[in-house]
Amino acid sequence: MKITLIFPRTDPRRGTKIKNHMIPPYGLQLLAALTPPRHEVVLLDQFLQPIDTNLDADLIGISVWTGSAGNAYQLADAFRVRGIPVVLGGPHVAVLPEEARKHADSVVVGEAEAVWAQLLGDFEAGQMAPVYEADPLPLSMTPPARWDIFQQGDYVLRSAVSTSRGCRFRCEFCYESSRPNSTYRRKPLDQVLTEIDSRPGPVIAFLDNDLLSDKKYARSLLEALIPRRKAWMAMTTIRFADDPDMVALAAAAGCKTLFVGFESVSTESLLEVGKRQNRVDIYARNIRRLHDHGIMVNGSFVFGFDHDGPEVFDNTVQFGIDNLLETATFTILTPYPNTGLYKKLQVQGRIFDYNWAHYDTTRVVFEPAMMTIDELEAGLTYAYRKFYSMGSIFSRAFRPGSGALKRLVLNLAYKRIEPVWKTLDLGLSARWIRPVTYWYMSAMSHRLPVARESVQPQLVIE
Ligand code: B12
Ligand code: SF4
Repeated sequence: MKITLIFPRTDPRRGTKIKNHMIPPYGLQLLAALTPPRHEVVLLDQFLQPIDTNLDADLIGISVWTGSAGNAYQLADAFRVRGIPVVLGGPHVAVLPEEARKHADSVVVGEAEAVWAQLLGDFEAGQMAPVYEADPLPLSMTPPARWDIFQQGDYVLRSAVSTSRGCRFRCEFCYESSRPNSTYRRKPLDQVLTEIDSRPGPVIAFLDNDLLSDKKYARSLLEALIPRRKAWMAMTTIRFADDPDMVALAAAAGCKTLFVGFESVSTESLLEVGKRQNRVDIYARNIRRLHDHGIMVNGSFVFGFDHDGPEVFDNTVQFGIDNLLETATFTILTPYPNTGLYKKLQVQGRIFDYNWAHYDTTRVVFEPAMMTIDELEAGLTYAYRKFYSMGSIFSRAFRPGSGALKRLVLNLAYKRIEPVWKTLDLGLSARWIRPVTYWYMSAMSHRLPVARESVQPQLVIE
């Protein structure tokens, strides 16, 4: 039987094409790995190529994220009109299965590991059920993702690994808060290391929501990574840097860049959405710690909390500049379906836009409390322009210590709004970007002139 798996695209107003060429759709790589070998599997990523709805397949599987749901449903409808059965799964289907069912012959609610092989067997027997509820399994039962279904040059990174599912926290605005059954689980370490060792290339992207906050597991992983001499990027909370020894260990283990969800520089806003693990008063100290060990920080910030007035844009950008963040990602608060935030705003009657295509974190879909909708949207553009202005880029790139050229190139790559970059972006393929990525992820000894904070605290930049 021929099974075609599809990763449908979103229509982001911002963001570069490169971003979607960095990492393959890992969930579908897993689905391919879960498929018994007697079936032929094809994986199509709509970010890379248009989908021909006249293609030939016995069964179609589509991964649905909220932002791509409308597009996914259109594709599904087109295949079903031709009589090709469609199965829908993925994060959006896990929270809104009833909606997805209208466009599918079957939906998988949750992680595919528990039900995919059974679903395929049922399909072959002509008795596929309309819904498969998938209980989370121990991650020891998750196979390594399949990489042989891509062309070597399709994606920039050739190694992406997930060591866990779920999250230890439940921030009100996050997808994690929409999943009552989600439990935080880690993959056995030896399984993770086998996966890492099987992948080529010097760079790994960890896909975990928070790679490092479980200290015991993180320590074992980091120690095991040291002799492997890989460079890697991951997501974590800023509280990870509370422990200087862990930061030193992460650096020794090859950590080059961390995507950190600061979300807000206002304590009131953090408390409002239950992000209690973040503490504004330790942000500067912990960023400095990471920098002292040559770890770049990509700060992620959200605008539009009920405590955010129009001053939030300048305050946030200034924080990023003052703390020499290598890069920053700004987003508009978005009530993803069934999150705590969604339920709260719905009760308050403040969500006015239910077009999921607009749930891409660049558009306002609810009534903000202390700004107009236009002010909030314009503020996002303003923040990007200001943070990625040449003045800001130069001041952050050419700070004391080496690595200025790398910081400069990275910032130009992140400078998303400029039409020039957009034009360049269209012509760049993963093959071209890969050497540049490997270069900036290679030894980044851009340390500030601080030997050890305990020895020379007076050099700390406030
Ligand atoms: C890597 C990643 C990205 C990469 C994507 C690269 C790529 N090509 O996939 C980048 C950085 C580009 C990205 C961008 C965005 N992301 Co993102 N991303 C992730 C992240 C961290 C990992 C995804 C992953 O691989 N997970 C591991 C796999 C195994 O899980 P999975 O995909 O869910 O698949 C399992 C099940 O869902 C199911 N399944 C999935 N598909 C299918 C299909 C079928 C047929 C079946 C049966 C089952 C099935 O089985 C799989 C195995 O168990 C997740 C958070 C997370 N940890 O999951 C967020 C996440 C998916 N992203 C999210 C968001 C919001 C975004 C952005 C909007 C952020 C932004 N501000 O721009 C954009 C949207 C861009 C887009 N592509 O649509 C949300 C989605 C919420 C939602 N309701 O849709 C998540 C959940 C983060 C969060 N906690 O809020 N992201
Ligand atoms: S925002 Fe980050 S820390 Fe909070 S629940 Fe989501 S993944 Fe976890």
